[in-house]
Amino acid sequence: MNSKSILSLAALSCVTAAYAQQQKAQQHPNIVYIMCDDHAYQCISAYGSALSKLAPTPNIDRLAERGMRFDRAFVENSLSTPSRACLMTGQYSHQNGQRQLGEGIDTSRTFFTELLQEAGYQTAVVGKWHMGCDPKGFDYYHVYNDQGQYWNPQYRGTDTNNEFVVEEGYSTDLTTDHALSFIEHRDPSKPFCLLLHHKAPHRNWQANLKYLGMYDDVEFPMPENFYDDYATRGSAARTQKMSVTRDMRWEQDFKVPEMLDLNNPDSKDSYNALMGEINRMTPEQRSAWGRYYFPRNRRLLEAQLKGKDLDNWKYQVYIRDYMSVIASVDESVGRVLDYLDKNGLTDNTMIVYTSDQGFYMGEHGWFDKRFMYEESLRTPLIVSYPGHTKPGSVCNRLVQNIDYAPTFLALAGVQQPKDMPGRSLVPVLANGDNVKNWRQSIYYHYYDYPTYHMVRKHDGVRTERYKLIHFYGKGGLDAVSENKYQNVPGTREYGTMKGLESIGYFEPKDEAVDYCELYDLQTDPHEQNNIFGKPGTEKITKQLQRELDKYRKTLAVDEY
Ligand code: SGN
Ligand code: CA
Repeated sequence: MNSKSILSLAALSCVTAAYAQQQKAQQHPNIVYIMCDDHAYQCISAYGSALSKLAPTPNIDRLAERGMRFDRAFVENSLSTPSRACLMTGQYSHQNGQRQLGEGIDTSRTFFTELLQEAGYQTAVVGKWHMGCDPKGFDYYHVYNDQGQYWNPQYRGTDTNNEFVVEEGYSTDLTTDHALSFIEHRDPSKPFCLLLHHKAPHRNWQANLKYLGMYDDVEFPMPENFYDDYATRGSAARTQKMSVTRDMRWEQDFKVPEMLDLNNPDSKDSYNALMGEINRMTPEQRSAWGRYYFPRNRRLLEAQLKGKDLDNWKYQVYIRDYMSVIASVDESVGRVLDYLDKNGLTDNTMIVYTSDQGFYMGEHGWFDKRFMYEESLRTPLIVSYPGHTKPGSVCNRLVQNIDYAPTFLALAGVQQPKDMPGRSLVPVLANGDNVKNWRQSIYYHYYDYPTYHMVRKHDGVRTERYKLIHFYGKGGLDAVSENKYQNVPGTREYGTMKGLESIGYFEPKDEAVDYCELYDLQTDPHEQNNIFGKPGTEKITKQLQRELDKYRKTLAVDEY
């Protein structure tokens, strides 16, 4: 063989290897997983609520038109860090260690992205990571400091030597830029998995300047149970601190620093939370912010609102600010979809849109999450998987955030590890409600008490029709002894607890609790009527109790 033919043979084998790699990249789909922070399904127009129709999300809806909308998608523990730990490990909170907001993640657990890397995927996470460990299993990461900031946020990552750098701009836009830049500069011979995690629309709902006031002319309808009196329930629903009218703060949440009471330490603390964001702004950003909020606040002070008029003002401000933040999120989704379309990637990419948990938009009078009641247990979940999922379909099967890792592993052709209890959604995406042998119930467990919003510990099961919840544990500061990290000086859990103690957050003291609630979601979708212990419910109670006991036993749950 002469040297010319050796060269052409070598060239041919290079071409063949590159082709084989490309084929491999094409065989296994790319994954774009978009997760917002606290995005309520009630605020996505594809879900059809009256609220969302007044503030539509055309780009998220575009995704729903292409794929499957899940109407019964749930989290296992309705709080950011635990939810992210479920995503990464495919395990329940007591298995991966992340029960509360701060400490916990067991870094010896395998993160699904590590397995994807081994299977030849290129992996990335941008935006809110939030867990106490460095991102593990990523070729590229560019993540916020802790919760992240709305304005001129700090990021650190593989491209900053892991040092924090401040970037000028609005968070949702910047995080989207980094996500698209990762796709643009990736190695195209490999499939990729991108986790795009926004900070928005987390408290305290800072909208991009161009969207400030965009809903000022819209009067959003209050949920019918805004004035819930919790009459049929146990004490947990009454002792929480997540009421829109009572617990939202004038400075931090409603952005009315004019109401600052300098003699009240709690008020100063919430002023700091507002100023934290304002102080980050450039002079131009700050004056644009003030040009909107200060005249609005002047009008409020002049109006001297009282009673239900004031309640309605608070509710409208909450929803208007929140929805204005969503406008940027929806814009971000549009940019991602357009990018994938223009670059010929749509057909071989699974795109997921979800949130780290649900959120109360005034239902039961609340904001925040944590409870096993529907609005925080349930998340938006929309998945487009071209060629596999029927466009515009809706699925009512029970799915949970421990299912994401098994789903992504299935796409990559990786065998699901035995210690991952979730289920791949691939058969559900293919068959919708007709999927065979699917689960009949889900298990939920919330642990983060005593802390912000004072939601009691509870676990429970939800079937397609019923929900049984068990509230348990000591009350107030007595409960600190039951938490692994709140007793340990130097931990974030300890710092939060001490900070809240110093502003009298734990008074008056909550009682110890140990009781159940039962809801029939078919006849009582708003969970207003606890039927636990009512005549006629004996049989269903027994069934649900048996189901709950089964979870506790098979999953080796160690507290309840
Ligand atoms: C912060 C918020 C709380 C919120 C938690 C958890 N307070 O502590 O309102 O419940 O985060 O949110 S704030 O004063 O800092 O805004 S989560 O999305 O990270 O779980
Ligand atoms: Ca969250």
